[in-house]
Formats: sequence, structure tokens, C-alpha cells
Amino acid sequence: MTTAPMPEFPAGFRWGVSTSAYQIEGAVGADGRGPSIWDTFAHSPGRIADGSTGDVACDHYHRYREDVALLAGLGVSAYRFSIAWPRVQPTGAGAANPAGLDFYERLVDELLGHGVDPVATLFHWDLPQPLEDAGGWLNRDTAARFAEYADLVAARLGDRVKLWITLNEPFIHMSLGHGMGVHAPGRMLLFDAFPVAHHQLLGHGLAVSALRARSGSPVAIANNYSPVRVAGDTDADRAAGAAYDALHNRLFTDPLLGLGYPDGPGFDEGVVRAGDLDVIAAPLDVLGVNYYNPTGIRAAEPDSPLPFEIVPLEGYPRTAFDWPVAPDGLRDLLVDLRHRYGAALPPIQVTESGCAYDDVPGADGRVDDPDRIAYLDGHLRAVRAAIDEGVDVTGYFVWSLLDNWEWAEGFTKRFGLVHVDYATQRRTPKSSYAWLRDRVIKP
Ligand code: GBH
Repeated sequence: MTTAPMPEFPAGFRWGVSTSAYQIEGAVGADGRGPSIWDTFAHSPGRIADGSTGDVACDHYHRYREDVALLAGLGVSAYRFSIAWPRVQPTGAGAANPAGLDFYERLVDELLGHGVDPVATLFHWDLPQPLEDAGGWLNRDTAARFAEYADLVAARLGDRVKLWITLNEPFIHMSLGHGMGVHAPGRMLLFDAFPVAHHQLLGHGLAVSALRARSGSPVAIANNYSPVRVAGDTDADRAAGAAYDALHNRLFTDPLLGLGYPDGPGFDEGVVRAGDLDVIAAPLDVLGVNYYNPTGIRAAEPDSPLPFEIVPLEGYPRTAFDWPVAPDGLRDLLVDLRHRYGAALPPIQVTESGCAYDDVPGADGRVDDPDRIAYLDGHLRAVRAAIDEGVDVTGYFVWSLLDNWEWAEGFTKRFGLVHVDYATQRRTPKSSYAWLRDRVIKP
């Protein structure tokens, strides 16, 4: 698929792709790795759409050199991967497992050898199972454990990782993992999951100090955002939209940027302690923004446990996940962040943006994914439009490099620029890979 020439991006704009450990690595028993909550969850019957697990995934643990070559061939200047906490600390506490750190050191050095900046996420949802057995993120102590783990990683890699990302999407980990039970650890606590928000944020703040003590590289967090489209025109609909916005878009970002928690359901007595908000508001160098789609909201039925109702948005094309394709939502989101936070907002990097389609190789072995090209084309123009409106956006990472293990959806959703045949582990760059390289990164 051809597209109109992409407008230029500012000099030094960071082009990247993102992955996460449990979704690609496999090798779950290798070199002393301990079990994570996602091993437990995936191996529990009925949790994953196709009954699969991440035991092998893309076998990236053994094939990382081939995957770094794919990154280099794409021409990206950065690669965002995540470090599996249970490789570094198999029980979530105590001394580092050197063999676990060795793997990430090999990966980082391979990236640097190809001129690709390593961008490391410390927590992309794979909590060591022994920490979960002690209460997980419902337990305040997990925040301190997280900072110790951050210290161990930075002690080894602090001189080579170019950007640190503490947490990936703490909202999703709270809501899908602890509120709705759709993700690991599979708890269904609804609003009783709130301490998970605070303890993750506290862990983030403590980890920021640990990273800064060991590394001169900038520090970020990657939050997911979804601009609200109010469906309905009553005051109750608008109030529901504001409630969802506070929960999804502000619960984490307001305290991170020094505004404290938004009004809402609130925390039980004793969860938020004196001094916590100062720890959480440690200055950030970059705000990571993960964007997939806007959310339609209207007032909830009277007997609902939630103060809003999510409704499908009409009038948009849809991905294979049935998520609406709405590049205007990304522009709106970036502009809204700037208006909402003003001078408190650090530079933004879009740390995830992408889409799932049912990509299948043709008879000639090629994988054509024109819908993904159209998706990326639209979303990149949306970023460019936001920059033109004064938002400081300094990077964009596509989710994802490879088709991979999509959490509760198993292998049924393909997000990659590169197709993976899971039976053979053969990687085939899709047409979107060539498009991104030739039309965007190196036009
Ligand atoms: C990210 O989560 C994760 O960081 C990544 O690991 C994952 O593979 C990737 O995205 C793709 O899923 O419009 O009501 O149907 C994304 C979190 C939550 C974003 C659900 C989109 C759609 C809700 N997603 N949301 S709806």
C-alpha cells in the first residue's frame, strides 16, 4: 500500500518498537528464572482464549540476535523491551541471579552494537509468584521490593540503558489484573483493587531514586490513556465521562505530576501515608504514552457497581481485536495532556501504538498488512498534528516488533511488524515493516 508522503518529524525524533518479556521470551525455566504470576495464570485452565501459555512464545530468549538484526534492518533508533523480574530475582527478593542479568546484558550489548538505543521497562506485569503469595501489589511491601530490584538492574546496566521505564500501564495491571480478573493475578476486587494503584506508584517513586543513584539515563513511566467520548447528552452522561476520565487517565498521572489523587472512590484509611505523594511525584524526564483507542462512556444503570458504562463507538473501522481505529483520539489525547498539565508535563514519547489484524502469509510467502500501514500512517499524522499544536513529542514506538503472546488472547492476535510462524519460529517481515522503514524512518 502506498500512502502520501509522511510529513517530517523533528530532528532527533526517536523511532522505536516495543515488546515485553513474557510475551516474547519463552525459556521460562532457563538459567534460574523463577515463576511469575503470568506463568501461574496462563497454566490455570480457562484463563487464556486458546489455552496457550508463554512457555515458548517467540523463543526470543534464544533468538534475540536474529530479532536485533530485524530491528537494525528496520532502521529504528530505539528498542523498548522489558526485563523479567523473576529472571533477576527468582523469588522477588534477595541477591541477583547473575545468569538472569547476563541475558539482558547480552541483549543490551547486541543492541548497542547495532546502533539501537536500549529502552528498558522494569515491570510489564510479570510479578514473581512468591511476591504475589505475600499479597502482591496489594501489599505495600512490594513497592520496596520493586525498588531493590530496580537497584540490581541499574547496578549492572545503568551505564548502557538509554531510557528507563519503571512500570508499564499500571492502570491495566490494576483494573484487568486485580479489578476484573481478566489478567494475572486474576483477582476480581472491583474498587477494592485501589491499593494496587497506590503501591505501584509508590514502587515507581522509590525506583526512580534507585535508578538515579546508579544511572545518568532519563527515567519515565508508560501509562495507557484513552480519551473519553461521551455517548449521550445528559448531565449524568457527562458526569460518567468525567468519572471514567479520572479513573483511566488521571488516577496515575495526576499524582505523578504533583497534583495528588483526583477525587473519586478514594483510598481506605492507611493506604496513602504521609510523604508518599512526594515520593510518587519524583520528577520524570519523559512521560510514556501508550495509546490504542478512545472509549465511549455513558451513565450507568442504577444497579451497576460502576459509576459509568462503556459503550462501543460507532463509525470507526475496527481492528481484529474489535478496537476502533481512531487516530484523532491520539491527537486529542496529546493536546489534552498538554492543556491539563501545562508546564508540569515532561516531554512525551509514545511508548506503544499499534493494532492487531489477521495477517496470513500469501502463496508467495509474503505477508501483506495494508490495514496496519493505514493505521500507522494515520497515527503518525496525528502525532505530527499534536507537535504542530505545541505538544513536545520526542518519540514513537510501534507495538510490536513481532507477533507475540497477547495475554488473555494467547496467540490469536497478531500485532507485529514481523509475522511469526509459531510452529517453526520463522520470522517474516510484513509489508508494514518495509513501509515504516522506507516511508517514515529513512524516506
Ligand atoms: C498494551 O495494553 C500492553 O502494554 C501490551 O503488552 C499489549 O500487548 C498491547 O497493549 C496490546 O494489547 O476499546 O473497550 O475494547 C493495552 C491495553 C486495554 C488497550 C484494552 C485497549 C481496549 C478496550 N488495552 N483497550 S475496548
